[in-house]
Amino acid sequence: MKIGQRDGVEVHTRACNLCESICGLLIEVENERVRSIRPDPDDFFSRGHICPKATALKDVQEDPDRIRTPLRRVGDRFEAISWDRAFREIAERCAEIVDAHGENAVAYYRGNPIGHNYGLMTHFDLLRAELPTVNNFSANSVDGLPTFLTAYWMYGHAMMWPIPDIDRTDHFVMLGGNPMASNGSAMTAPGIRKRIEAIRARGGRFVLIDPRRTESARLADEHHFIRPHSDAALMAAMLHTIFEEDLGRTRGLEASLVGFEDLETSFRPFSPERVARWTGIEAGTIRRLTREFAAADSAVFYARMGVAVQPFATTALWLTQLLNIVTGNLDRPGGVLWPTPALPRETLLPRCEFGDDQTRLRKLPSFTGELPVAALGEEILSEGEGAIRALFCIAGNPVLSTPNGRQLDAAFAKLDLMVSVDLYLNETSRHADYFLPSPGPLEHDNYNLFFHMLSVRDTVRYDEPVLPRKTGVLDDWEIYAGLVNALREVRGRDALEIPSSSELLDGLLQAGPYGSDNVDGGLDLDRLRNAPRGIDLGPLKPRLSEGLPTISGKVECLPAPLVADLERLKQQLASESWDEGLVLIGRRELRGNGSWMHNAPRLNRGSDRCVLLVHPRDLAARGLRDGQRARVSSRVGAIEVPVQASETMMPGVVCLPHGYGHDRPGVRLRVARAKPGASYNDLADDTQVDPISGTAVLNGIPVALEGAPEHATEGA
Ligand SMILES: Nc1nc2c(c(=O)[nH]1)N[C@H]1C(S)=C(S)[C@@H](COP(=O)(O)OP(=O)(O)OC[C@H]3O[C@@H](n4cnc5c(=O)[nH]c(N)nc54)[C@H](O)[C@@H]3O)O[C@H]1N2
Ligand SMILES: Nc1nc2c(c(=O)[nH]1)N[C@H]1C(S)=C(S)[C@@H](COP(=O)(O)OP(=O)(O)OC[C@H]3O[C@@H](n4cnc5c(=O)[nH]c(N)nc54)[C@H](O)[C@@H]3O)O[C@H]1N2
Ligand code: SF4
Ligand SMILES: [Mo]
Repeated sequence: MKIGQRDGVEVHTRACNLCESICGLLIEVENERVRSIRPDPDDFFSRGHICPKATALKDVQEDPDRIRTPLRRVGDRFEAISWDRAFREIAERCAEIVDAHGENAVAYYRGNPIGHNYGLMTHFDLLRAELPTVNNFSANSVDGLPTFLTAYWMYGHAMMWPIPDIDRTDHFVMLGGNPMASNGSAMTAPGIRKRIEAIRARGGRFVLIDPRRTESARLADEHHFIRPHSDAALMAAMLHTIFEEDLGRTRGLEASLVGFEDLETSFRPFSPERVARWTGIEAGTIRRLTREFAAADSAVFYARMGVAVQPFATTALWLTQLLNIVTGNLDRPGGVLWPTPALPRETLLPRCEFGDDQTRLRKLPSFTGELPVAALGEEILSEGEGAIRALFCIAGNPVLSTPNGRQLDAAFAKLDLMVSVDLYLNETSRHADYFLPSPGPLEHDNYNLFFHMLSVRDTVRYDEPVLPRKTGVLDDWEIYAGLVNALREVRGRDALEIPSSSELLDGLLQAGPYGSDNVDGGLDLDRLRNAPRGIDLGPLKPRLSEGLPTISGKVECLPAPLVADLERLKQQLASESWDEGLVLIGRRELRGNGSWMHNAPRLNRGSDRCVLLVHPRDLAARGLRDGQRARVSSRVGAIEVPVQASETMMPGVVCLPHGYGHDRPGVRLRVARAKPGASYNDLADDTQVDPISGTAVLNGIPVALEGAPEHATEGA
């Protein structure tokens, strides 16, 4: 929102929408160009915090490589075409494909920025209504799916995930999160470093459990290595200890729980002594950690990405909830609580069912109207009825972000029609037949539909565009609207009058719990337009007494598929097959954002960051030297990267960031290509999923490591 102007320089407030933190920015604009981007010291939520990515918004806005006009493929080149022509030709080709091969020949993949940019989200269902298909994929199945499925089974809706009350807790146990790089996830908490430091400053504890001693370990009272994939076993052992040592206290929760009495027996087989070898954490330590967690006045048990993309993901996420429940920390200040968002949760996920559809070949289950993306490649490559022939890829880069990227390269090359809605011609969109450019990051308005619902305080905020839209630039919702009406036209249907994203938002705000339909002087878009830094609706409040959207209205402690999965966990514990060879895990970097910000010059300075961290013992065992190029191979592929000796790694575990591999032909990212790196997901195996949810396994991948052959070249 413009809050001032002096000497031709405008000052705008805006929330950064690059990650979940929603930090407040002050942006100076002169002659329709960004002059500076700074932290907003008066932002009530982020209190002057930003990270280096925020200033790189200027780089993205001004990037000469960013695509600004619709493109059409001609052979192996692209040519500019008009929007109308692009919409019409896409609609005609879709109609041909659907007529010849049926609805399910069309597929969608939607990437991470969908969750951060509401224009990409508000109108998707209109497109899908016009071009329906079961083949709807997204980045959710390489990320949050196990979390949302657990929320649905236990609490009745995918978006009912309880959020850590980080600002009031006395004890925080974190598994598989690295907030010092990611700025925090599934808890919107801008300036999270200070919030974690404050836990310790008020006498609390922060405990981190991760196969790498990460940047976040520096903030922790203690850090423990854990063998990848064994988190569910650790949590089961903690539950075992709570029951065996009678450490539990439900603090009045019991009346709201279904299945609580039967919990204890489920965890009897998982003593700390039994899981110690698999987890790599001594039984005595597990018992002590459990006692301290249970004894804390208030406590949070939290698990994120590292736990979400592994074979026991959903089961582990369920156990995090049980740990919070049996210690009385659910729905309690200082524990985990549900936000009361300004928009109804159903806004985001009206269809909240599990298993209504399945992928055609592997029968992976649907959830919230989506199928697991680990199956996308095979569903395109396999012949026969029901194969995918057309793909809309919207704000996603699955070639670098989802498993078996080389398979996806081959699959996308084979499609009859591929439409990309993106900012860049990257590893995925280079396969497009039509490229439809989104507006630059500061040229559109925004409301963070998703992360106000996963925030550590209830907040709302609407931002106007900072820069005027240039002629020929369409808003994201207008791109959807153009496609929808072109599809209707080829079918001989009347055009729809389609409201803008902000008009839809206005209606949703008014209908929400703080809205002007329900509260005198309540929220609507006008009120947000007059609140240039948004509105603080206060700390999270207990709300279990209002009932839950489960059938019982209570917390379902024992979802049947998850209870049954403890058997698989027991078998894995007994098999000891986890004890073999090296496994690969990932890492995020503060100066990166998924696969797509390596083209920002100010983020891409310095030495190559796509290096494999290896414990010195593991290097020596293979006769490798620090700094040498090495070949890393898995069941599905091989890449070459430099190795770096690092005591921060758990022996037996190696670590590489994902989102690199920019040297594929046709990628128009000149800055990124200067340091292309290699793609982690060329190693991730598309056949490996969490069998409960179908979420891809991206960490703990078995790999072999050897010196790279001289003069080796990486495949195209
Ligand atoms: N090995 C491994 N793989 C992972 C992960 C991991 O930890 N390890 N993390 C996973 C996670 S958590 C996620 S969320 C996924 C992300 O998976 P994706 O979303 O598929 O990948 P991103 O790299 O985030 O790519 C985002 C794309 O959106 C484009 N984009 C950015 N802003 C806009 C916009 O405003 N409009 C449009 N139209 N396009 C835009 C970018 O150019 C880029 O092409 O990756 C997953 N992949
Ligand atoms: N700078 C930056 N910020 C980002 C992003 C980015 O790309 N760059 N991406 C955004 C997105 S899309 C997301 S989803 C969030 C994710 O944010 P986080 O959930 O904090 O995820 P990561 O930073 O990937 O940290 C995952 C941690 O899990 C550990 N790990 C790996 N395998 C295991 C395991 O088996 N068990 C345990 N206990 N730990 C394991 C890894 O070592 C790593 O430290 O970050 C967001 N923020
Ligand atoms: S932490 Fe960085 S990327 Fe995330 S919202 Fe804040 S400034 Fe933007
Ligand atoms: Mo993510």
